[in-house]
Amino acid sequence: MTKTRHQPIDAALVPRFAGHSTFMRLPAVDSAAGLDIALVGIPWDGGTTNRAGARHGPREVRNQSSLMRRANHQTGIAPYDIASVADVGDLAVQPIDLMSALRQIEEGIAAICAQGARPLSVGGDHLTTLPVLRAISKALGKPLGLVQFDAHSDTNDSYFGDNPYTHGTPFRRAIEEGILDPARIVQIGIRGSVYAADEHRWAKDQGIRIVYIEEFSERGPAEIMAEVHAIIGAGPAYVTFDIDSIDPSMAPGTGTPEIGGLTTREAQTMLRLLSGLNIVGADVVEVAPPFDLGGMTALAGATMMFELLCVMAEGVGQSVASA
Ligand SMILES: [Mn+2]
Repeated sequence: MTKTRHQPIDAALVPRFAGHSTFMRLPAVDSAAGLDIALVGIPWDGGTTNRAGARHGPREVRNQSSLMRRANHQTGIAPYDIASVADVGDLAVQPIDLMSALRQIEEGIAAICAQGARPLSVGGDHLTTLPVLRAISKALGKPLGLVQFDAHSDTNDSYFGDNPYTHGTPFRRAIEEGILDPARIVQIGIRGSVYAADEHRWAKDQGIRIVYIEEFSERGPAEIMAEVHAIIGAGPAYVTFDIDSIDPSMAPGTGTPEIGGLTTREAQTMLRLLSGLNIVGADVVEVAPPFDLGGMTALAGATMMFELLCVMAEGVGQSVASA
């Protein structure tokens, strides 16, 4: 099948502040049919334990993504020339009932996978990643590896009594459900005060590789990402980018900010070094516009989304070339 290479609206013809707001100014389409990569919003923050607002993330990331241009200045990748990409809209997720919201997200992502496309989503809080992982893992019939950029491990057991589903628990649930392979999980940028000194013991006991911000700072992006490649290997991998991995001086609009974080430039460098991994899906989560300043967090989110799109498109291009 010949695939349509959808192109963003040309900013030299129509100014960036005009027209419908879509991810990367790409066409809005009704389904993922014929796409290699489906850009999708998941406007839901029912798993948030403190400051809610990430439900408004997709709309603002769409707005700021109008600043993205067609090609990556550093890697030279022009994603729209090598992959079929479009905005499939937002998943219709109701904000009231948590368990049915998780089902709605899983069904929405499953529909994208069934059409042969890889989802690149914008949350939403970090609990949205759990049903996304369920759908992709089911579609592939195997557990996935995970590269997680985050201030927090998100592997706690429960909150407010015995509530197992919050944005602080998704990766513990995913391991318990067998949809993530804990030996192929790397968490980068972890920091901040913890509930207890041994809070990460469970995660480490499962085999998760936690790269605290101090170790990242000492070793740098190239060394850390070389280790990521060694851990993740050639199998299917999901990349999740929590915007709170970035220092709040550069990304204040998020529910659980932690000082001492990554710079946007360090994050961009690491996302480019994902090149070569078999990325079956990715997301940017926890952009909370009510806490943002002048759209700077949404802009950081949109830019990380573009970097993820570039490495995902590169993977599509390579699989097409080798077919
Ligand atoms: Mn997180």
